[in-house]
Amino acid sequence: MFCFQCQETAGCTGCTKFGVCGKSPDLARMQDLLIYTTKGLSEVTTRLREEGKQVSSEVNHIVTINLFTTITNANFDDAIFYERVKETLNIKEQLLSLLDNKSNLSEAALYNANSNEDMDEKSTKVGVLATKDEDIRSLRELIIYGIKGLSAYMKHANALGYDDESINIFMQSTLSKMLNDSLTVDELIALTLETGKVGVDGMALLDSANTSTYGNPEITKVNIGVRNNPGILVSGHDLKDLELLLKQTEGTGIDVYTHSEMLPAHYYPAFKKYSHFAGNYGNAWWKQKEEFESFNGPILMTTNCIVPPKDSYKDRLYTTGATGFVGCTHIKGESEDNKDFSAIIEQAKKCQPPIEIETGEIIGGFAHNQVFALADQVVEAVKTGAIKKFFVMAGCDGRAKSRNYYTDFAKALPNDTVILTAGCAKYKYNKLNLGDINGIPRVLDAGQCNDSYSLALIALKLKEVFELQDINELPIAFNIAWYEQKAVIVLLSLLYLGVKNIHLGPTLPAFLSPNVAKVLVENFGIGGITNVEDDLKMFLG
Ligand code: FSO
Ligand code: SF4
Repeated sequence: MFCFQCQETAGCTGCTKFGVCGKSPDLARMQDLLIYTTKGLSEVTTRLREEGKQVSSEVNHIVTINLFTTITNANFDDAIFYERVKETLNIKEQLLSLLDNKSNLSEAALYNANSNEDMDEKSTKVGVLATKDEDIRSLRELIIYGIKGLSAYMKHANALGYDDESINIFMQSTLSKMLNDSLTVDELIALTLETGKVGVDGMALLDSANTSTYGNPEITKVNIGVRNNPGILVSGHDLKDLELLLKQTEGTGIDVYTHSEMLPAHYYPAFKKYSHFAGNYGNAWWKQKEEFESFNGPILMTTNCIVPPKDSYKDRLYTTGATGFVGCTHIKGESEDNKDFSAIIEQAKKCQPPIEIETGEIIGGFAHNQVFALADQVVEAVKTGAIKKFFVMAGCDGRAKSRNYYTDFAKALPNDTVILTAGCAKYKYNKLNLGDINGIPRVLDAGQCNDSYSLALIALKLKEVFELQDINELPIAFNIAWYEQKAVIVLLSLLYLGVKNIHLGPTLPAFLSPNVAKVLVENFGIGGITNVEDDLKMFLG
């Protein structure tokens, strides 16, 4: 196997024997094959469109879910990958027969398998290292990881009935270009930036899906203690799943708690009407072995990040959507009509209430609409010098000890600075009680990683208010923690929006070749992190 798509990749170079995340070599090669066949399908859909033929949204959604399923920590169930590859090949064969011009199609577009053995054989030949040139490989993977991140956000928007054909067209045509050996480094760099542009469109689509369906996030205090009833814990990013579960648990005596990236659901007005929506339990994804144990009740994973579960709570772990884990029950379905959580609810009734691991509250809900409502206050604080600088510290948390840097950095920031955050990175400092500046909390949580879009809108709004020409003239520094591929699309989107001098940590992506890293450094001022003291001096300049 060879995988280097996430920040925790072995030795900061690549997982070759077993994934640090728990991905086995067999699972890794089947993920490679799913990406390969999805590229093949995308080449066929792209050519169909060129011939003026329609591609159904069902096909678009197959591409999306395929990509999402291969994101770090989403799906650890080998059987799902065989099924997905078969489904992808079947639909690709059907579409192939509709093409007038079948000349010069790639091997991936023409590949078919008659058996699992065929797939096994092919799967060992189509991984990342099949691209020999280091720089081409680096750019291809950078683009593919960006599109994987985008696919996750599309899937969430789709779940709420929102879609955008132009984004689907871009995703598929770009995937098909990843099979084209004649693309140059310069062309791939241009495509990388275009991916960032479409990333912004994707996050805007999801933002509008979320806010139109559930209202605009508003300042909210979220309880982090527990109640006395049995509970169900919901993790991941899919708000539709949460909504369905809240509806189905109403009046059952079961409380529903959020975990990790589901915390921001509390900020949406639509979920506040559920009296059994109890609070948030635990921290970022990587602490789930201890926290799922002590929760006592069933846990629903709506997306990544899954940590391979301990046997002690495996029978309480459920997956849905793109997630999966061998031995855990998978809840199928998409909507009110066909998604049934009764198995989880029945199990919850027999469980003890959660063990309290923390008490108190955390505050959040500072997405664009709420911050715009506070704009006068914020602008005044900047003008009077009460706020000297904003630090965008969005992104992800992870296991690495080196990530304590972000806690130390947050603690060391002077009192006249404000942290703008989104994603599970916030758990490194959202319980530190860093105080406020004239009533504005020093940690402003916009929401999930996709709500980094809100942070970009806030920056653009400040640029407008202060009548600046360039977003980089604002007193905003970017010190971003990344982990998996959703963070890649966020990064590419920020680059597209013209943000310079983003610092990425705890390490730079292993998939950036020295030459590609050099391009990012020279053109965008991308940098890594060093230590809190030196970085603070550098940022505060
Ligand atoms: Fe975190 Fe996991 Fe949201 Fe990621 S829970 S690490 S970037 O899936 O998506 O922030
Ligand atoms: Fe390794 Fe990350 Fe790939 Fe898992 S997802 S195999 S940890 S690089």
